[in-house]
Amino acid sequence: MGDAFSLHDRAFFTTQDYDNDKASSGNCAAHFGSGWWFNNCYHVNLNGLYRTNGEKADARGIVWSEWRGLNISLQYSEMKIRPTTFSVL
Ligand SMILES: [Ca+2]
Repeated sequence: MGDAFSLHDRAFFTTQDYDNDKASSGNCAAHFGSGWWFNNCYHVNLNGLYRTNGEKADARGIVWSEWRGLNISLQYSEMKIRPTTFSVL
């Protein structure tokens, strides 16, 4: 799949009304229609717009660029978090 998240490491969450991304010429959330931990702007956007036609989409969809490319929207995404103290026995 490829590591698409390293670009977003330690990025602040950006929304259309709070531009915290590193794109100096605009707001990634406003451009792509979703809130996300944008950098300048993204390699992965699991909060992208849901595309009813599935994989025929543009870069505003649910995108994991290193896996499927910028123009293919995933059907769904699921994110899980765990404490930094978590360990596998
Ligand atoms: Ca910006």
